[in-house]
Amino acid sequence: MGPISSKQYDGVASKNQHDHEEIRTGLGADAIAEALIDNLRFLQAKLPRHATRNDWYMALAYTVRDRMLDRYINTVDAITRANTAVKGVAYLSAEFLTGPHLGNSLINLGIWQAAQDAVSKVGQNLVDLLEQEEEPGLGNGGLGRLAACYMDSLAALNVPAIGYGIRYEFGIFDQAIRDGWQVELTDKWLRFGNPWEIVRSEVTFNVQFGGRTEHYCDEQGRYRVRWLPEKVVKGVAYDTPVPGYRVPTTNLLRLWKAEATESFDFEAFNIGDYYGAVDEKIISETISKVLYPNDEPEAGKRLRLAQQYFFVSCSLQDMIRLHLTRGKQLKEFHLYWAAQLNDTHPSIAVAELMRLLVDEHSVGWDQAWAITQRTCGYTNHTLLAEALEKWPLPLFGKLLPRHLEIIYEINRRFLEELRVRHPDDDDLLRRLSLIDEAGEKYVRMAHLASAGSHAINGVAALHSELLKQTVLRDFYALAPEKFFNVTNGVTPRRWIVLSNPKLSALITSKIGDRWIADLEEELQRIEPFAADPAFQNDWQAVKAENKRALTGFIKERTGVVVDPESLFDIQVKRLHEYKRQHLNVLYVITLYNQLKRGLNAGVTPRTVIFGGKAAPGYRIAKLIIKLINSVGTVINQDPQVSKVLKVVFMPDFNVKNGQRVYPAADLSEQISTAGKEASGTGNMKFAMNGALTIGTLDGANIEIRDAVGHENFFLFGLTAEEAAKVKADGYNPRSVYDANPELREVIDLIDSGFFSKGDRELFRPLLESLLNRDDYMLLADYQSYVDCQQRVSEAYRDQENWTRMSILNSARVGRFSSDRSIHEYCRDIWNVKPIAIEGR
Ligand code: NBG
Repeated sequence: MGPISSKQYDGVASKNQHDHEEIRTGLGADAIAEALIDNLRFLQAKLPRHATRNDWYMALAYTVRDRMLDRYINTVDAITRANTAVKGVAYLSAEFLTGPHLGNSLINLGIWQAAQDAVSKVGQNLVDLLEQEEEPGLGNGGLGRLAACYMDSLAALNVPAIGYGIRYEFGIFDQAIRDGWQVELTDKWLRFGNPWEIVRSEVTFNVQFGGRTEHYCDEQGRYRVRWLPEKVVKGVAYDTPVPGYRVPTTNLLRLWKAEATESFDFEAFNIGDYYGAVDEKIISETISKVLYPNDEPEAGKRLRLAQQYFFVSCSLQDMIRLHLTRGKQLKEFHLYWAAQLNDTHPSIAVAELMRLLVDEHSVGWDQAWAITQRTCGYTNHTLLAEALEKWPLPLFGKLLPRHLEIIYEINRRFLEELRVRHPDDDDLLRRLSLIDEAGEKYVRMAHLASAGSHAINGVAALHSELLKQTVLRDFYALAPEKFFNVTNGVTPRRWIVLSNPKLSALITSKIGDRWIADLEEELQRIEPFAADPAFQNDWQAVKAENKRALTGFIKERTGVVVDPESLFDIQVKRLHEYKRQHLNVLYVITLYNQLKRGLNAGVTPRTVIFGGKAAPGYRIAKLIIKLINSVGTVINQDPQVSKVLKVVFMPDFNVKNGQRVYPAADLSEQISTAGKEASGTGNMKFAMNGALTIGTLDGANIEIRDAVGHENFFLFGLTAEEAAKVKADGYNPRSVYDANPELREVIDLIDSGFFSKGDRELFRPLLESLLNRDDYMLLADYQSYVDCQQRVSEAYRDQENWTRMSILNSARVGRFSSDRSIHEYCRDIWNVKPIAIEGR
């Protein structure tokens, strides 16, 4: 054969090119099946007949990732080619609780069916492959999951965004239950590799720690500061694509991993301390080693501040790099970037952006401050005093000496301005100061975030009001125009379409599928079917199937056999005294006592299901888990009651398990002390899936109740205002106990050792806290809760009416889609617009 002519060669190349593209980007079942084999061969190095299920999962994951990377490239291309200024969102968050990627990506790309067909072509089953995925648990609970829902909605709404955070090697611990107690196991989520990310070894930034500063004058005679750090750590970018639902936009989740800098290794090598250099490497890497569980007392503080500064510094340096690469000037930074601080965890961003602008890029202080304020927005997620971050001054100054100086300077100017406006109010100045000087001195991170942001928001209407009245009252008085409310939302893609495919199909059969992208407008169109007997039947059948599936899962994970026909009464969320899982337990024991007294004629059978992790150092929360399990053991083994009452603690509540739980619930427990739960988001997931809520007037419960109709919601308990008043008037839990025989019987039964094999000491700390302090006012709300549960039981017996209420709950909670929340952030806080991208 002669030499290949260039023409022939081009022909071959372009044919190959075509196949190649099809394999990487094709959305049909054939292309996907081919890609599976291809990826199995070239990324897993396996022949189909030797491949394990995990190999097939990996091959599918890479296949899906290819398609997302292709879209990501188009998104970036559209942004860089746009001839108008494109402003992007940087969502700064120490947590992103994404949950498993595979199912969600298939839905958003619109290739579920094609993938299912492709997978069967190669002799596998999609459900099994979905099960293979180990979820990245890079968050504690609501706050981290919210960040993930917001990333989904940003992409769905074609808003360019980067989620910036930390690539923890160990995420939130896995929970096991042994002898009724929580046991923590390390979360080795990277064990088999992570096919969803790509490492950007060239996108790295140095982050400095410790040392001291030097003040000098530059050639132009300007006052300058140089930071001489003691230590430098390198952040490396790991990118995970975030595809929008059925739109071309694909954004990025960019998480930073800490590594030792090369220069450091090199120096140590030069002085002959090879092992010392390796030690340094290990110390550097600890920064992104592990996620801190929240609600922990003191411990480990320094590393946590180091984590926060580490990811914030990498992120801001990256934003500045992108800005400059696009040929823009720093004075316009805020026109191209909106940085949202997800709670105070990233609030060091205010000082770091100032440092980067002033020290590194020679921007004048006033201009830098204007840019910083216009760029940053701050979302507060809690009013609990113990969760408001403050750093002891000595620790802060030692780790971040330059930032402490900057904070002092911000504070000096801030207080000076205040003094002009309020010359005689030293107390006001003390209250507003970024430094708490009452006793031991602290840096107040919420104050830093508030001063350095142009917008401050709470996460539900009540929470935003209380924020203005309590923790940020003085800031509100100072600048009321900075304050907003953006009620939280959750993405219907994961929390309805993926979690509850049967309900989705039923809804779509009636109103088409536009609800998935426009929940607020479209979902209400199922309301006219709420009283339609055929639709009610179908609705009930879906719920029954979901309950059967959960029944199987509970059996598998706990060994307990529950009755799928009983009322599924579910409380899943982090364990915390303010969330009052133990109030639920008090009711369960009340019901048990009633049943033992023979009051079970016409009783509504119930399965009470709990799930949630307690912070490893939170003793009372762990004791509540033990109590739930101990009560469960007694009740579930009592033949007299266990036919109509079961209590289950589902171990290891996480995103994946949440997806099994929400669709199977009849009753959603949202029973926090009014004024304590900033918003809640599980409440929204339950309601969307047709659960009715029993709840207090707290967080977003209030707005959910208004949306679904007061008659379709089980309300009990004191309001936030009433609770505050009862406290102020001298709340005495013991007198409530004395006056209520049914409550007394419950408490006394626990106290007698009945649930603890005669051990009267075990639950004493819990009972003592309830009887002597009862900070979260369980006893005050007890009777109201018990009465309300009675109404629930009665209502459940009328299945037709219950089903109607269930449908109305789903139909009317469309506004709790995170698409609505993101739309509000874009409009009110970020001033960001969607982009147009040509493409698939
Ligand atoms: C939590 C609140 C929840 C709220 C989520 C998301 C923190 C600090 N706050 O009520 O407790 O739903 O944030 O906003 O985790």
